[in-house]
Amino acid sequence: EQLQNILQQMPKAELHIHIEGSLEPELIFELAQRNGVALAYKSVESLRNAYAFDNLQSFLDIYYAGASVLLTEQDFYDMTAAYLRRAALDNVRHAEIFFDPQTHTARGVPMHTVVDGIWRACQDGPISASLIMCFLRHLSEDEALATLEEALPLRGKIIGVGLDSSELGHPPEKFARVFERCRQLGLHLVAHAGEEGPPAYIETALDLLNVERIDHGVRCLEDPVLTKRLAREQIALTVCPLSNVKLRVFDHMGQHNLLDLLDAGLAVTINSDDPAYFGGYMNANFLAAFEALPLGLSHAHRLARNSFTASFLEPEAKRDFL
Ligand code: ES4
Ligand code: ZN
Repeated sequence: EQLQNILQQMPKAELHIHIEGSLEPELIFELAQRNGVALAYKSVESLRNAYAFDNLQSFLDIYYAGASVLLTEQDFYDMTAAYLRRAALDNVRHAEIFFDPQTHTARGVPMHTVVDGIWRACQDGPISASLIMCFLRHLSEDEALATLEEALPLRGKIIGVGLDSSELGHPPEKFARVFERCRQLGLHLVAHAGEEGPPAYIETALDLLNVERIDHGVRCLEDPVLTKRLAREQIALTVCPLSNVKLRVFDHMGQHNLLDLLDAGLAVTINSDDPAYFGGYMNANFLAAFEALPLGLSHAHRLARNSFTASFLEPEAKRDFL
């Protein structure tokens, strides 16, 4: 129908996409073969069948195993080029792409191999794209600081830093020093918070890390004072509907609080998170949410507009999209 066409055709920005989470099982097998890497699954189907998750950690275990096939600059290029082609089909016009360097440097892949491969695909890609380097929060702050040092020669290819991986037990304040260093370097700052973790993690991400956006943030509604602050300051939340259902943050899409977040006046955006693992890219996320919830045309326009407003595009580039 009409609303579906509008959702598909309206220009959007994607602000929450882990590039390693865009690796489709077919490409995982192709890269494993190309690189002589052994996989624990004997076919594309058996790997895809393993994509049933109880929580964030059960997903992360499979996600890090999938990323183990990435060895060369060409591998990172091919993965990123495939994502950008797919995003363009959904009328994503700009993407701010997360990558997890520690997942690769821990296996002996050099930092420049990772960044140059992803970055070169962005230069060649069909849409505008920039890179956000994420620190793994289950590792130490000293390891994050060492990762930042390694990335300094590549500073010009990175617009910001983020914080991802296992949230519970790893509060934002664990990374206060490294985020302060990044702020001094003029990097944009974001962090995953309030996905599985409590609203207090959203608050400390804002006050102790000085982040500009919150990734997920859906648990903010448990704290009315925090909700009012997020609305007043128009802190963007990069919400990922299919991810939230697959990782059991909500039991099904009809239970998702997306409409409540919008009704609270929050700067909500829709994103795909790890599209190869969670059952769909940008438009699948819009369609699933709009099918399950009483959302209409005005919500669609607001979500698309928010995605550009909350982006780290330069003001002139932003104006062209708005
Ligand atoms: C992630 Cl959904 C999610 N949450 C935290 N860390 C992640 N890394 C990749 N996807
Ligand atoms: Zn994420």
